[in-house]
Amino acid sequence: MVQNKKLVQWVDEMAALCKPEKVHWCDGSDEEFNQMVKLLIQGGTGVKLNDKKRPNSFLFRSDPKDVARVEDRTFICSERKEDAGPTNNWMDPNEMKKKLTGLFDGSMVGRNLYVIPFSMGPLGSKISQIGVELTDSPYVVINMKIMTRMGKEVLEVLKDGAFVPCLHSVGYPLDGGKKDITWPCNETKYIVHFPEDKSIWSYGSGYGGNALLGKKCFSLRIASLMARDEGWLAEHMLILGITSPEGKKLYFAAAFPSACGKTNLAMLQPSLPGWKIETVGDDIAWMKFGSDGRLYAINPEYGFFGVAPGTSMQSNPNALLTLNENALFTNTALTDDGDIWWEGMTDEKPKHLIDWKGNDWTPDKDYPSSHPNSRFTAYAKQCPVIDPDWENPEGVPISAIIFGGRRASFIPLVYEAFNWQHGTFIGSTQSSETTAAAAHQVGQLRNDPFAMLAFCGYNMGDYFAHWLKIGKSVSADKLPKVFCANWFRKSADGKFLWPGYGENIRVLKWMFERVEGKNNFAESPIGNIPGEGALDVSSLGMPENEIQELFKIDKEAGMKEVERIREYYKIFGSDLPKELTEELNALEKRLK
Ligand code: SAT
Ligand code: MN
Repeated sequence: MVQNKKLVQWVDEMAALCKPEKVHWCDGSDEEFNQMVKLLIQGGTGVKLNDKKRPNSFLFRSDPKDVARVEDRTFICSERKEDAGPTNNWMDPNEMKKKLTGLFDGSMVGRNLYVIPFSMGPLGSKISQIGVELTDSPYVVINMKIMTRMGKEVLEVLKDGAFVPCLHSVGYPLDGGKKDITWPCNETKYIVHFPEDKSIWSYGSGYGGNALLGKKCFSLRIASLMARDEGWLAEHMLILGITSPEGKKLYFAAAFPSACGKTNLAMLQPSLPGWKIETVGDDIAWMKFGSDGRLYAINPEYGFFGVAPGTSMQSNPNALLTLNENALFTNTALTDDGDIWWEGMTDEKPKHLIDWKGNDWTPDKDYPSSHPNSRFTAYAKQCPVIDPDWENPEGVPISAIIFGGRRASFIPLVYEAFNWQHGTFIGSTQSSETTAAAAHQVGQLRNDPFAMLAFCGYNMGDYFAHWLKIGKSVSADKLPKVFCANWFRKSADGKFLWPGYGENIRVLKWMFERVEGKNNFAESPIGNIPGEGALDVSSLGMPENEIQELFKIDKEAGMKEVERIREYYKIFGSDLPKELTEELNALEKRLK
């Protein structure tokens, strides 16, 4: 029997509203998983992959109009509009609740309502948080089993404690004897967060972050609110462990906008002998101060929900090896021998495929076989380089925080912030050139402060202030060092200057040495860069002039950057902390 009265009452109320045929409390067992998969296969949503090639793995195809997060349908409904800030969509919470109540009324007719108790973070860890998602999608149930700790054990830990209520419906009721379709969803979509009640309502989409509410909705938008109120950080960051040839180990966290290779960096295979990288997380970090005053991070997730295209044995062997079994794939192509394939997986394209829409595909087609945002879902514990401490309930101590983006010019390969306040300035000015994978004009510079533009649950100006406050709450020597990295700088003739991938260990090595207190740096107007010979470029065969170009700071471009930031900062009005304006002015002075 479920002992949490609030939970039972809420489930009853929501069931009365959504009117499902049946309510099923998920226990998180393998039998339950198999039962859901059976339903999805029978309904034509999924296919079982060849068991000899990829045991216990499945491919799903979504509606072609339901393939990614819908940022323009994502809302922060705080009581005051100012609390949502200039970067979030807002609507009055009462008005929104009225609208949503209307949409959810009868939204699950003819379907099951699944109750998914889940823990973000190791079960019972002080840093962890519990949520309960109600959904009418069995696809969500099986993805949540991989992406979170889910089921019976969570209720045992929850007892009669507090949880974040997350209501989800695909918005396709089977009323009047209507027959189901392979990927039910609704043209009308709402992904809504209520900061005051810390609740989530999601309607109309069954895909990714729109529907797996533990990820961006809870672990970033709602958790960032909790973090602000409780003095910690909920960030869009990977966490990696780095071990030197001498056996010394440190942990770094890194924030990059999408399509900048976060998963690749988290699982990097170092090209330098003796160095080792291990993965704690690839997307989200929750960081709290330990009793020693240092920041400790956990990965609140239990699995990876990664972009499939471009993942190969060259770009990220550890990700591919994670997918050997017990993996889910969504919107990738299907091979003739019952396995999956996507663009970039192998140099040679298969002669024939079934594409993500379920149609025959041959290499002469002028469109890709997999959707650019096709995804894999896999257990983190299957990653060959998963860190031994990835489930440590205390978290891992963070020695460095890295901000990055995709910048063809100006931003050097790597530089170090002068201090935490300067690091906060760097995070706030993070920006990235858009790629073909997103629905923007290619190569346009988009501001994405802290890579949190789409994920901050409150006013971004207040979020900057929170970062500054975190920096003042302990002595400077306890704080992680802050760095900025840019793997994507190009030469004048448009070629990438840096080889990237496994060679990025060279940049991490320099950061490692800086954390260890080695004085191998030179000052520049924008921050500390590697000093003469400090970046290990041994056996790379890179010409000296190209290395210099990677670190060239063009004053004119710098002044343009200052103007760009000044313009961007205007949207925050009086909510912009004065420290950031001071940092900008100081940068301008140093550039002159
Ligand atoms: O769809 S998710 O939000 O889970 C992934 C992403 O968009 O980064
Ligand atoms: Mn992400």
